[in-house]
Amino acid sequence: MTVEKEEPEATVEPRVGPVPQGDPEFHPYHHPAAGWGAAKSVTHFLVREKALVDGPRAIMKMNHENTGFDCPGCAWPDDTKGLHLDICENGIKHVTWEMTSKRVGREFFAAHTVTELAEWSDYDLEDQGRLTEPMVYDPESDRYAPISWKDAFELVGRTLRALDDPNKAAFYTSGRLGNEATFLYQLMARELGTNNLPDCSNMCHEASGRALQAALGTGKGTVDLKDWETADALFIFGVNAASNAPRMLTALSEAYHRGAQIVHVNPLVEAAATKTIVPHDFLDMALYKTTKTSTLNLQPRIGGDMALLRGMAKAILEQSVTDPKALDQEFIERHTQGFEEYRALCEGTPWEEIEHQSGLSREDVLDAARVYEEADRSIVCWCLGLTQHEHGVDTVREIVNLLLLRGNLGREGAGPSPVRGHSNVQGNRTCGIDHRPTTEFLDRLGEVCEIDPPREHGLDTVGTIKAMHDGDVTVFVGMGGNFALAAPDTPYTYAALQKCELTVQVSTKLNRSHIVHGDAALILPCLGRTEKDHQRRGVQSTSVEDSMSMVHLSLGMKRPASKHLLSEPAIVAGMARAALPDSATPWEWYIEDYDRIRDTMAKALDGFEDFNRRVRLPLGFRIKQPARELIFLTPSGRAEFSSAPLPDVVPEPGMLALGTMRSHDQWNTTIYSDNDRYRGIKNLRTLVFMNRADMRERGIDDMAPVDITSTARDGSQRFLSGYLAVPYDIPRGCAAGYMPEMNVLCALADYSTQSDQPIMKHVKVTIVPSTASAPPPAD
Ligand SMILES: Nc1nc2c(c(=O)[nH]1)N[C@H]1C(S)=C(S)[C@@H](COP(=O)(O)OP(=O)(O)OC[C@H]3O[C@@H](n4cnc5c(=O)[nH]c(N)nc54)[C@H](O)[C@@H]3O)O[C@H]1N2
Ligand SMILES: Nc1nc2c(c(=O)[nH]1)N[C@H]1C(S)=C(S)[C@@H](COP(=O)(O)OP(=O)(O)OC[C@H]3O[C@@H](n4cnc5c(=O)[nH]c(N)nc54)[C@H](O)[C@@H]3O)O[C@H]1N2
Ligand SMILES: [Mo]
Repeated sequence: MTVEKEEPEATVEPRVGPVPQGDPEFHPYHHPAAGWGAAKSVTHFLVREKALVDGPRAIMKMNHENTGFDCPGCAWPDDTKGLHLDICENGIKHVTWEMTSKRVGREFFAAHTVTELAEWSDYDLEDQGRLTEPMVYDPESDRYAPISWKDAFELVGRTLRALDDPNKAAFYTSGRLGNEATFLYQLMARELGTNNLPDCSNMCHEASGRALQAALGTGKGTVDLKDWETADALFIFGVNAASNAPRMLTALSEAYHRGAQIVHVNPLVEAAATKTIVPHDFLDMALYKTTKTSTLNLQPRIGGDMALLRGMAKAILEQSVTDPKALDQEFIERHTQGFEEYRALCEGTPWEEIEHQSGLSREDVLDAARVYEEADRSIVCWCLGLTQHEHGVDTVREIVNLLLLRGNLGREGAGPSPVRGHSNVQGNRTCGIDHRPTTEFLDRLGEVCEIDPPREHGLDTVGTIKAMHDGDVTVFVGMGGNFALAAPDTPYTYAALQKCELTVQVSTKLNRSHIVHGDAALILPCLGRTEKDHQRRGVQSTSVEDSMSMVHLSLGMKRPASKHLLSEPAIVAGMARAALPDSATPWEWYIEDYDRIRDTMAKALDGFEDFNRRVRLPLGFRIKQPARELIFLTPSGRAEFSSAPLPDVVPEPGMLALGTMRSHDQWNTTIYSDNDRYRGIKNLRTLVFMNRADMRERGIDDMAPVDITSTARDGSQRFLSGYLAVPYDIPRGCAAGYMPEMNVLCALADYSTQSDQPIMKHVKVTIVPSTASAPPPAD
C-alpha cells in the first residue's frame, strides 16, 4: 500500500498485517459460523503461538464463576446458567495471544533502532512477543534502553510536576483495564487536577451512552442475558457478531430454537445472520448440525438505519389507527414524554423519504415492523454500525423511541442492548473514566478521597489529538491500547504524539504507539489478565463489568511472562506517588490488597455498596439500572421521545459511503492473519468491498486495484492506492474495508457533532481504477 499525503508530517507504516501467505483470494463463504472452521483456526493459532499446552489449560479456566479469569476479548456477558465452556474462537485466540511464549527483551531493543523498527509491519512488532521490563527511549542511540521501575516512575513524576498546568497531560484508557486500576487511574488524574481522560469508548459507544442518558437517564443498556433468553423478537443492528461478539451466536441459536424472530439489519449479510454450529455443543459439532440464526435480513444503505427505524415507528402508528393494541398507550401515558411531537414527526415523514434514506423498500420496512408488532417482547441490540456516524446519537434515540411505543422497557425480555467492545470498557466509564464527569460524581469522589477534583471538563480522544498537535497537551499516558493506530487521521495522530514532551505506554506487547513517540518515551510492561498478580497480602483479583452491567472478579492463574512485570494498579500507584509526592492518598497501601481499593470504591461509586462481598458472589452482581425499574433520571422524570429530523445519508453522485470495520482475524489494531474467513477473503487486507454495479460503472474489474480518495468536511482529501476491489453483496453507493489501515482516510476534524465520535462508518469517498503501477489482479 502506498499512502500519499498533502503534508508529509510523519511516516505512515507500509503494512499492518503479516506477510500474505499466498495470492489474494475471494470465495464467498457458505459454511455455518463458528463450528469446525473455528476449531481449525484455533488449532492453527495455538501452534503458531507455541501455546498448545498452556493455551487449552487456560481456556478451561476462562469465564468460570469467580475462580478463573474473565475473557480479555469482548464484553459479551458470561452464561448465567453455569455453562463453563461458553468460549469462542476469537476469545481463545485473544487469550493465546497474551500467553505466547515469545518475549521481547533488552537484547531485541539493543539490536534495533527505533528508526529501523518504524519500517516494520505492525504484525511483526507485536509478533516479537511479550514485553519483559521497563524501557526508556535513548535519543542518542535511537534505541529503547532498560530503566528501573523507580527511575521510570521518577521520569513520569518529574515531567508531570514540571507542567505549568495539569491540563497539559492526558491519560488515555483502552477498555481492558480492570475496575480497581481504573479507579486509581482517574483518581490520579483528578488529584493532579485534570479531567483529560480520553478513552477508546470515545471512538466506540460514546453515542450510545449519550443517547441512553438523554432518553432514559442511564447511559447503559437495560437488558441482561435472561432477557435475551425470553425475548420474542431480537433486532440486531450493525454488528458483526460472529467475529466480534461470537458468544452471541449461542444466544441467537437458542432464540431460533424457541421460535423467536431474529432480524439482522446490516448493509452486509454477516456470518451471524445465516447459521451456526454452537462450538461448545459437542454433539452439534460431531453431527455437523447447524442452527439458523436469522429469520429476516435487511440490508440498508450505510447510515440508513434511522430511516428504517422511523419507518417501523410510522408503520406501527398507522396500524394503531385501526388496532389500538399496536401501541402500549398506558405505558406511553404513564412513563414517557414527547410522544405527540414524535407521532406528528413520523406522520409527516413521507414513505418515499424513508425508502430513499434507508435504501430499503417500503415492503422491507413493513416486514420489520410486522415482526416488531407481533412480538410481545422485543430487544434491540446494536454496535458500531450505528454509533460511528454523525447522527449516531439520534439513531440510538430512535431505537428508544421505537421501544417506547410498545412499552418494551422495564420488563423481562425487552429493552435496548448495546454490544460493548473491549471487555471492560463499560466498567471504565462506571469507575470514573469520563472526560465530562457529573458534579455529583466529583463531589462524592472529592469527599471520599479527600481531594479537590477539577470541575472543568477534560479532553476526549479527538480533543487530545488536536491539543497535542497544537502543543496544548505535552504529556500522553496510554493505559493499554494502541492509540497511534486506533485513532483517526493516522499521519496527523502520529505527528501529534511526536510533538509530545513525554509519551508513556503501559502495554503487554510492542506496538506502533511505542515507535511513534514523544521526545522522551517509556514502555511500561504490565501483567496480562491471565497472569497471577502477587502483592504483599497475597494473590489479587480484579473486577470487570460486562455489556449487561454484571460486575464480577477475574483471577489470573498463569506465571507472569517476566518477573519484572508490574500489575496495572501498581503502575498507576507508582506514577501517582512520583507525580504527587505529598499526596495523602495511600497509594502503596492500596496496592498491598485490592480489597482496600474496593472499599474506597464502595464509598465513592454509585451502585458499588458492599462491593467486596457482592463481587465474591458466584456470578458477581448487577449494577442497578434505574431505567430497568422504570425510574427515569431525566429532567422530566420520564422516558423521553426524541424528535430529530432524518439526516441525509445518500452519497452525492459519484461518491460512495465507506464503512471501516474489522476482519474476522483481528483484534482492533492487532492483526492475527490476512484472512477474513466468513467474508471469504484470504491473504488480503488492502481491499475494498463494493457492489458490482458500482464497480462496473467505474470501469473496475473484479479484484482490480483501485485508488480511494476521501473528502473531508473541510474539503481536504486523503488517499489510499492499490487496494483491490472485491465484488460483494453490499447495497449500491456503499463500500467497506478494514480498520486500522483505513484510518488514513478519516479526517480528525470529521467527528460527530452529537457524540464527538470520529465518523468511521460513513467516510465519503470516490473510488477509481488505480493509476499507480499496482500489482496485477490475482485471478
Ligand atoms: N474478534 C474481535 N472481537 C472484537 C473486536 C475485534 O477487533 N476483534 N473489537 C471489539 C471492539 S473494541 C468493539 S467496539 C466491537 C466492535 O464490533 P462491531 O460493531 O461488529 O465492529 P465492526 O467490525 O466495526 O463492524 C461493524 C458492523 O457494522 C456494519 N455496518 C457498517 N455500517 C453500517 C450501517 O450504517 N448500519 C448498519 N446497520 N450496519 C453497519 C458492518 O457491516 C459490520 O458488520 O467488537 C469487539 N470485539
Ligand atoms: N477506522 C476505524 N478506527 C477505529 C475503529 C473503527 O471501527 N474504524 N474502532 C475504534 C474502536 S471501537 C476502538 S475500541 C479503538 C481500539 O483502540 P485501542 O483500545 O487503543 O487499541 P487495541 O488495538 O485494542 O490495543 C491493543 C494493544 O493493547 C495492549 N494490551 C493488550 N492487553 C493489555 C493489557 O492487559 N493491559 C495493557 N495495559 N495493555 C494491553 C497491547 O500492547 C496491544 O498492542 O479503535 C478505534 N479505531
Ligand atoms: Mo471499541
